[in-house]
Amino acid sequence: MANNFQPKPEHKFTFGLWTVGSSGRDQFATNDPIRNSLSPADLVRLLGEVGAYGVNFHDNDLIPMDATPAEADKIKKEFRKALDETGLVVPMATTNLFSAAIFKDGAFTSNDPKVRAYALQKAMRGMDLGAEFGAKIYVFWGGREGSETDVAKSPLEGLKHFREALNFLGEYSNSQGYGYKFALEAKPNEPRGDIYLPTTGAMLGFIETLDHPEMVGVNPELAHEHMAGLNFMHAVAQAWDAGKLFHIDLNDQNYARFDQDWRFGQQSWKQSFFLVKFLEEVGYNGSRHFDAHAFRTEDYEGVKDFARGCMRSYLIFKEKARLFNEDKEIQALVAESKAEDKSMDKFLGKFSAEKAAELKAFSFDRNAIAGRGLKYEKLDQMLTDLMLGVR
Ligand code: DIG
Ligand code: MN
Ligand code: MN
Repeated sequence: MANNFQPKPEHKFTFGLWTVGSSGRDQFATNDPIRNSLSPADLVRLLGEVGAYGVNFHDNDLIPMDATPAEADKIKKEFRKALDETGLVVPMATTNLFSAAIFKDGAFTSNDPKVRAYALQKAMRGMDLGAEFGAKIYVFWGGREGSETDVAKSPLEGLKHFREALNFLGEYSNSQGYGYKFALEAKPNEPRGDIYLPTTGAMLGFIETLDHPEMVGVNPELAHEHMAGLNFMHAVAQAWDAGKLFHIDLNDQNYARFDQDWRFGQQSWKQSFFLVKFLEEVGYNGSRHFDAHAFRTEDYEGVKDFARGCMRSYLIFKEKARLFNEDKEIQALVAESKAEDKSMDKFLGKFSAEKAAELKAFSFDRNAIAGRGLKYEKLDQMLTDLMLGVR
């Protein structure tokens, strides 16, 4: 069956309003946007045109900070109309706790209790807005939660304040009956010199210190783990193993760069292939959210190319993973490298005193074991051939 890599609702591809709505402005061109801004309703229609399943938003992507109640109602009505027209859903919402100057030294972890209280208020209102449109995942990215110098800000205080905020907001969600699952998103730095809880692994440890860890998971982002020099699929696998992969931000990135938020599949083919292969093999059923922006060089036709490219690349990697798993020669080599060896079953698995005693007395031929070739070179080249279309 010819696979034309067309997105379908079952693929659960989503984009944030801030992604396809990015003006192309970057930190070096603060007053010179490349693309005029589109309304949330028009962005929903753009996403409907390219075949997305859903749209996510920060509170202020939808409702500007200083909108009057009448303006807010008008925007929400038009947004709702566009959702109805296109059939798009809103799986995730989040709060912008990083753009406004008041957050210059953090939101939940600010040294100023007024800022911490204001951030709680803003987050509650953001949760209200997300619930209004049916969001069930609430993301927390602490873009300003960190420091440039630790001279007057304690990471211990930061963790305590962040924990207090999440405990408070978890109780708020329960009190409102919103049924949110919180997804914590890690990033090592930018816009702060260092951001607290810099990696998905750090977030997983932190979640266990919360009052309601069962309602809190992670939202790993490819670019952010790459900024930390880490293997994204390994981070995602640990989150999955812990039952905490509540959401995922897909994009792309060169290693050792600032957060480039490039189109998914643009740069890191192999890492993206292994990531998609993992998600599909374990049966991840959440959104495939593309937290990325089109190049600054693009007009809105280019933005549509960007959005189509994110989804097309995902589907190509998914097809390549199917071919890899169905390739008899490859699978024979994979099985060989795993060296199914039932003779060790009596030693492995759960502890018993007998097992320990027998194992301690067992003698291994270390040289023979060490001398076995694992054929990873041949296997990896077969993957390269497959990815480059010569297999
Ligand atoms: C940046 O990677 C962050 C913000 O865009 C947003 O809060 C979160 C949700 O995707 N990702
Ligand atoms: Mn990012
Ligand atoms: Mn993100």
